[in-house]
Amino acid sequence: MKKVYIAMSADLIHHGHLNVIEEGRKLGEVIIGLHTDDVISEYWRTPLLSYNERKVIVENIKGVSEVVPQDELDQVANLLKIKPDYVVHGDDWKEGLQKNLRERVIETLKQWGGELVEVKYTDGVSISKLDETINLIGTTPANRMKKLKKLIGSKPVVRIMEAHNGLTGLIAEKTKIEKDGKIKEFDGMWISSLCDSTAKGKPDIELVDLTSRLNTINDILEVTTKPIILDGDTGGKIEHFVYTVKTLERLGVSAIIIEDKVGLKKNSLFGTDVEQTQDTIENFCDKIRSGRAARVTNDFMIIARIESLILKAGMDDAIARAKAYVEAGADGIMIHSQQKDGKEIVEFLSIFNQFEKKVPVVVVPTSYSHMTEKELYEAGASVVIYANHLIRSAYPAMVNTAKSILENDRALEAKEYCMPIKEILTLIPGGK
Ligand code: SPV
Ligand code: MG
Repeated sequence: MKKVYIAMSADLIHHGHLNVIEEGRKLGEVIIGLHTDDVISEYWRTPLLSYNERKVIVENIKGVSEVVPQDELDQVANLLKIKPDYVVHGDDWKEGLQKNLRERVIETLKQWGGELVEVKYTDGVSISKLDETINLIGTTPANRMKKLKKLIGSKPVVRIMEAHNGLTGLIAEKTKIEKDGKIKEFDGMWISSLCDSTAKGKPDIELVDLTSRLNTINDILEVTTKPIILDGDTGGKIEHFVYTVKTLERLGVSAIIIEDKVGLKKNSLFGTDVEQTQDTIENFCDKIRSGRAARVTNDFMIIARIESLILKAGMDDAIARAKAYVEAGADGIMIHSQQKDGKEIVEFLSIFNQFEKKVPVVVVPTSYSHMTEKELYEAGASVVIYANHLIRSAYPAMVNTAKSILENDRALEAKEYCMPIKEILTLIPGGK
């Protein structure tokens, strides 16, 4: 019996998969190379079903003899092991994302006279369309909330984008690119105090109260499905913080990050230019413990943000606080810095990651924006937040438009800063 190798993710099985397997069955014994969870997370998104769940499904498809893990998107390692007579694949990989992978398969098969058989792509099925359909169904608060922990557990680095209203929520939810054979997108949203305040025309000093912030959160919840991390400022008084935790958990927000400052909070990126007071370790640990006691499930994460480097209190203080906050039960640590070279962040991570008791570390590379996600991951970070970039990019475009209209007594010249009317009318589906 000839050996036939077919690689797939099979996270959403459709008749296109069955067609390919049926063609393979005509050629011989079908071995499925099933992408592992890491492979799917790397090139696409967190799988809906785990490897073992997908394996059971695929094993039970008529014509499948064996399912083996494929732990790279590239089939070559498995092909060298199995040396199949045929590889069967849909013919939709000749261009785009998978073109190189196809060429490598053809080259490898040549070594033992194997053959690539391409099955005409099944019309009317598209994984990305199915994905969109699933997103249209929406989510529930519990499902959305759980997603963040799941992502942190399954991806090298979780990529979070700032959102401050429904529209920026949609940008974080839907923006996708194809690069180096992978689909890249954001994993969730950060509701920044700076951007939420700025969007409301107010300073970032905890002036925008929880009720107002909940309006922003609700606008974003309504039109997105990805997990949300709330910038909770100092968390306020402990007696208030416990209510905040319950409210956010009920809504399906995944995490709150609170910073260890007291008094009139100002934005961290002022550094020591403004007066700011750090909380005592004791008090802040109490806040963490109270928050933990208030939540209903441990799917909701309470992340402790350390301001020692911002306030020039030193690395030792940052490390001592990290230890204490983890002991107090913080589900994650955010370490902040406004140094441009990123060195103190790397130093903190190298010390923190030697701790016996570790939790995921969140970083916000606004000042050290030259550092890539890969570099931050290699340094030991788990979550990277792009904390303010959508509002910072929108503002100059809006001011340019306003100035251009004043300059020219008409709107014609502002056209270059504006999207076409046709596009804005159809940007949000359902308006027609
Ligand atoms: C925010 O985005 O509001 C933050 C991060 O707290 S930073 O502005 O860098 O302090
Ligand atoms: Mg903030």
